[in-house]
Amino acid sequence: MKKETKKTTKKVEEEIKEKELLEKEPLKNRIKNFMVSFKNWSKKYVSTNVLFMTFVITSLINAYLLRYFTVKNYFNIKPIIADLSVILIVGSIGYLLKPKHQFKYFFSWAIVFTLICVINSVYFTNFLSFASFSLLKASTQVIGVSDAVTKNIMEIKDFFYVYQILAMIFVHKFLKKKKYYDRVSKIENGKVRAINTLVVGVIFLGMFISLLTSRDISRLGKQWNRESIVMEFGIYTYQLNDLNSTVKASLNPLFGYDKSAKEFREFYDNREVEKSNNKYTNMFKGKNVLVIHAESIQNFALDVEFNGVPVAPNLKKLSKEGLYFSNFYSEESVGTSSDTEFTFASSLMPSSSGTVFMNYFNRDYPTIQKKLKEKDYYTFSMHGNNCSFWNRQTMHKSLGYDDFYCHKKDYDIDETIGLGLSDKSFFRQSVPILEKINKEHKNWYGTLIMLTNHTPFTDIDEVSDYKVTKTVEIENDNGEKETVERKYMEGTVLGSYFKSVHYADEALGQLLADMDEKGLLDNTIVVIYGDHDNKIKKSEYNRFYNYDAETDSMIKKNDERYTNVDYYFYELNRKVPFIIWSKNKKLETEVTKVMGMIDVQPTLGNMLGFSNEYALGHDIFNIDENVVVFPSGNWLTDKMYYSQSKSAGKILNSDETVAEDYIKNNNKYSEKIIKISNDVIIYDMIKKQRESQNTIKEAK
Ligand code: GP9
Ligand code: MN
Repeated sequence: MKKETKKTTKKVEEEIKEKELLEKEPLKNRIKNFMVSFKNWSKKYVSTNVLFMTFVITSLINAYLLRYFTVKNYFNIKPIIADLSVILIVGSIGYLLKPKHQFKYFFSWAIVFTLICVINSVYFTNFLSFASFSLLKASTQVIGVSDAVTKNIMEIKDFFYVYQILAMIFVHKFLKKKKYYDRVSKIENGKVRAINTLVVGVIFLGMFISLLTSRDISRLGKQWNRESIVMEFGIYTYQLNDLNSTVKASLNPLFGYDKSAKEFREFYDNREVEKSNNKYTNMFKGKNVLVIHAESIQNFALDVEFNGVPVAPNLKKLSKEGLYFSNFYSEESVGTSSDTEFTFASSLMPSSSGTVFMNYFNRDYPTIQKKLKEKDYYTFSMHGNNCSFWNRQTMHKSLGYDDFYCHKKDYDIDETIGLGLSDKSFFRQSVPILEKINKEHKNWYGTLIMLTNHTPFTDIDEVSDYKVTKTVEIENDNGEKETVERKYMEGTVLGSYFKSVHYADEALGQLLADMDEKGLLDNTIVVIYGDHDNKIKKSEYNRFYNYDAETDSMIKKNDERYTNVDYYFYELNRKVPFIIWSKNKKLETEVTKVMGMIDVQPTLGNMLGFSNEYALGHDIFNIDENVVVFPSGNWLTDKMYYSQSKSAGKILNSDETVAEDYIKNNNKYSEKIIKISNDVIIYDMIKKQRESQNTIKEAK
């Protein structure tokens, strides 16, 4: 009894001592306590979640290794967080199964993840890009069985990822032997674990989303640069996103075909047949065609100069000597460059969901390239950037190009500015290829896709000495005249854009000079188009238009010199140059009628001696009033710009008026053009209609 009282007293003393200690050093002790309980908890967690953790860790390592061996972005935290959140969210569901069944679940996912890594690794070895579900068929065709023997299509490192499967099997066997599953069954509350894991996964997802930039989000949607998606979003999110867009694109054609086919037939049967002859008909029949895809060149830049030095003297000269369409608009959607390549070639609008280049490449479109191939032309395209960007290596074949000269395959990447190989180097290296083509083929049609003048334009500052300043004469405090150089557009995005356009213009001038020297322009027409606007924000234009150099300040709104850069000003200013030029023919004509990219094929086709009954655009020389339809449903005529989102428009000439019906009819027309074009794209309508016509003929 006495002994027990002694013991209790000792315990009480100890507790008091501990309490005193805790009061003295509360924080230190609290941390210590926390660490102890955390250690205990993690020990317990690790020992009862062995299979799950093996799955998470191996999946994460594989995803990292894939980026390590391919795009080599070792230190970016974003894709690691993204991968982890996908793995945790996927893994959380596994806990809803009884422990002894969980292996099947995690193992199945391990196989899926390993396959994703192996396939993408093999794909990267061959195409320097990542695999897409929509491209699987095409890529197996490209690689081919014979290539598997002659080419090194797979490397040892491509199979390294299989260790995940082996690790899972090994761990599972080991756990079974140790009766792990029976032990865990007794203590595991599956639902609680599933919810906890899901919550952690969602927290990581939230963290990841908060790190995203608008550029990242736009790239995920467009999918044109698959490497950058993997670099920022990790391989699993990339593949999930790819699956989503592939499924959407393959589900679309499954519904509504009959109704659309009827509408398609009615549209083409009922539309007025345009008169086909004008003074340009067959003017360039038998000529070679050099098409320049002038990246982000906007029309207004042709009329800008800084301190007496024009931004684009070569383009200006070509526009004066050739046929110059000065109210020409690109009709691109999210597919930017690729949409323009498509609309230019096919006289169809861009697709309303996804992009033609990425999602609807395996269709039969009636293109300029195919029409000229019927006339024995050799058709080709050239681009200094990655061959896989915008899925060009597949889509260019689909458009009807015989060959695609691109990136490291055909160019030495010896000078890079911005996105990749500089335009000057690209053109310099293209001339010998063009010379060879010119020798080997009687007629050719080739598109050279420029790159340097691409947003964000800032890299140009390092190589350009073009100044975007303004020099003015002012009176100083002593009343003397003094010349000062104002910064004006220096240091602004629009300023860098002008420098960049100046560079592109110089490159273009040099290309034509080099080609001329080799006699390559003698039987060639040059067609130049700006592929779309420069994507620079409206606010940037305010400084350009409203800067007063004399006072070094902005012009006030109530000043009569003030230019109001509002919505309509900005939209109308997005026009791009379109020039058809020939060294030997002085065309010297400016066409001011509004024109869109889908009008190119009928207009140019008439000059080259072909037509396409399915063209949705018009030969600009054959119509009185043209309607330029934008993918948003907005439209433009010589009279008016109409915005669907505003349900309002701007009359271009303030003296004119437009009737309600005018707007109604043009709205209807725009809707129709977009609808028919979409149906052609989604249902491969032209091919299908041709096939059914042939069947009817054969039956007769
Ligand atoms: C990519 C280049 C740019 O190779 O053509 O494409 P964009 O971003 O303008 O669509
Ligand atoms: Mn572009």
